[in-house]
Amino acid sequence: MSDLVKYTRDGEILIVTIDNPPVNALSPGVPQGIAAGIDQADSDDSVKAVVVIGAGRTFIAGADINEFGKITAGEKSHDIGLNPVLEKIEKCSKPVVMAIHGTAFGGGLETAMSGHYRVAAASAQIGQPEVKLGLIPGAGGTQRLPRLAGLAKALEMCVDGAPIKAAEALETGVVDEIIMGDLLEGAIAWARDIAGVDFRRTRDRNEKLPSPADAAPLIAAARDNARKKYRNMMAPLAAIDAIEGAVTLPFEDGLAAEQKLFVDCLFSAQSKSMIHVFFGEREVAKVPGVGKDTPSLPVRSVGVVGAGTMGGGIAISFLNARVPVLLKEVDRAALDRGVAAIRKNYANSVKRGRLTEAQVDERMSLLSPTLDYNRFNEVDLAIEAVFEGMDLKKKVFGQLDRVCRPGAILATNTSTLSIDEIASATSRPESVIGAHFFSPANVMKLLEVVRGAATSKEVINTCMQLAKKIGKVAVLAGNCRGFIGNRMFGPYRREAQFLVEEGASVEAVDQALYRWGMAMGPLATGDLAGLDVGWRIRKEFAHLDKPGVRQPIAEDRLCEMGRFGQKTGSGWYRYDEARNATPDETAAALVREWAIDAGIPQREIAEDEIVDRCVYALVNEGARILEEGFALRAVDIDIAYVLGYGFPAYRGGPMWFADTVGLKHVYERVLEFEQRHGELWAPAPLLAELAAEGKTFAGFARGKTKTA
Ligand code: 3H9
Repeated sequence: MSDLVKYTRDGEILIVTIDNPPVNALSPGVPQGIAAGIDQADSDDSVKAVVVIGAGRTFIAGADINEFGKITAGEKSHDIGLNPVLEKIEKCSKPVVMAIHGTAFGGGLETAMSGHYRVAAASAQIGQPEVKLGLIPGAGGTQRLPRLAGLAKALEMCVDGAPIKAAEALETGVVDEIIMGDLLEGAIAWARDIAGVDFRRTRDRNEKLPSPADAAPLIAAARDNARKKYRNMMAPLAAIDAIEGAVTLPFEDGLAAEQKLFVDCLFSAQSKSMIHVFFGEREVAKVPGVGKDTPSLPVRSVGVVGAGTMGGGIAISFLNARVPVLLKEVDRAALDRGVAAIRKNYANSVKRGRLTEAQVDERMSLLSPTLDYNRFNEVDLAIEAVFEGMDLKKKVFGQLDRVCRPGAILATNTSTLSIDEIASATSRPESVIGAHFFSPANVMKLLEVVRGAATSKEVINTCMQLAKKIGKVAVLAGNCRGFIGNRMFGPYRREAQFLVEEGASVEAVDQALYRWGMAMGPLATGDLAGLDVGWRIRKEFAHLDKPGVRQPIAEDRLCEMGRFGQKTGSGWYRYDEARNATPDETAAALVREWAIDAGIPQREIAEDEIVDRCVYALVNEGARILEEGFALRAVDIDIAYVLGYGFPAYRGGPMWFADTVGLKHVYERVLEFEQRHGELWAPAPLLAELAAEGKTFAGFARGKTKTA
């Protein structure tokens, strides 16, 4: 008997319980334990049927992802050994009923599909999310799922990786019944019902498989779609190749083809990067010194100051988590506009079928618009989301300090300003913290939490926990200018502008980075966010510019002309009513003229220089942040960039990417840029040090965030 799998009896039914907390992953010992249960059933005449169920909160959430790293490091064989176990289950002489609750994901769903029947709790979800790890199903998922759910559904589930709920699983034929009430009791009753009745193996159920000729157009369309939707990514296309095998090859050959594709993906840099992101999203929640014993304060209601784009998005995030929101503006027109924007956002969700009218009504009923601070004494957390300017922020914090009850948290959504200076306008700096949301705040998963010098551990812990409650991932940053995200974004966008001023076209710069994998080019991103935002910040910090050091010239001049980007119809690009961009010859000619006037030599610039200058500018600044202790670990920077700045997950984040390229190479390229472009490119000391020692950012740990 394995500790991870337990066997009990209910009369003639053998119950196999997987007990490998927290998510019953198929860690070493689990597949073997299941196989031993099947052996028992086969060899014991008194067993008439088997129920396989998960202990705790879930069925099997998939293969143990930790094992993949051991395989690619050469410490273990490629073969996780799941296929022979699933074959044993499928070939069991007694019917096997899989009882699903929580999540049957990846290898979990593959295990479930090797059983002869599947029953599920109404709240269960099933899915093949392997693509999100840069993988494909590697234990028959691409062969069994099309046989149960049909080709179209299998393509959708394996290529997008999104789970489906029990009701849909029943409709599509993956699940045979939904059990209301106790799952184990229901599964045992089902097993008793079908014991002794003929049953079929999933591998033999070919009736839903179309002929290769009928499948061809569907598969071709899936490939076209995947190439567009999952730009540069190999796993979605590999999943389609494997599924194609289900309709063109006998089952065993399809399984072998899937195995080969799985291993190719497993050893790819893309998969290693995406697995880094998977674990990284969870690691960033762990803050040294702020452990499980640190209390977190209850947040039963929230006050948001400012009902503009950010304030509105922040309000929606809390309403979606059913946290009542008091939304304050200074005048009636602005407040009405803010509330109307929230309503419009919800109306779109209804139109897209994501929410029902009733759900929207429930959320809107939790929103209290207001023009004053009268009820701010009721909130546990106040978040300021007003214009980015120190004087205004301090004024708001002075007011919040007066009206909010002692102990209430005062958070600022500033993207660049000092938390400590803002906190100095209050009598409670220990309760002041940065909560930097990203636009659109109700969509973007990143929340950059910024600790000030005095911010208490309880307040940090509360904000880190709260992020999860509102569906976000919090990354903790120290209080430096621009924190982690925008401090790095500065040099990145600076290089993009320099490149244009040196002769590259706006489109060439944006396209190079887009093709490389960024969600959007850096100049188009500026137009989207509003060029005036950076302009205002640059003016605020102009006194810190070092005399004689080159600064970009074009963007400020575009702003002086009122070209703020999308919202004014022009910036780096020109925009129509629907905000579609077209290249703008006027801007291009002006920038060229300004650059020549400034004596900047013009030249042709290759795509790899564009990418290296922008991406290594991120890395070099990231190295300083890490070294100075404003980020806890390299992974915090990676997660901030993947979740907040459209950095491709399949490259793992800027620091991980640099590690994969090799820090020696990155360092040499940075030195080359320093020689050509001067001191802005001085290599970060940590980059130089790690490159010389043959080390990585991922292996560097300081263990605490600096507070100022
Ligand atoms: C696969 O199956 C390939 C197959 O085709 C077979 C090939 C042969 N392994 O997310 P949480 C950890 S690929 C190892 O915070 P939640 C997680 O790191 C796999 N560890 O909880 C965390 O650890 P810690 C396909 C795992 O309730 C803890 O469990 N499956 C795994 O918010 C709690 O996780 C997937 O991709 C794992 N498979 O969400 C599913 N899963 O506490 C991946 C979780 O130390 N998992 N951990 O930070 C998930 O999507 C979510 O974890 C789940 C629970 C929805 C299950």
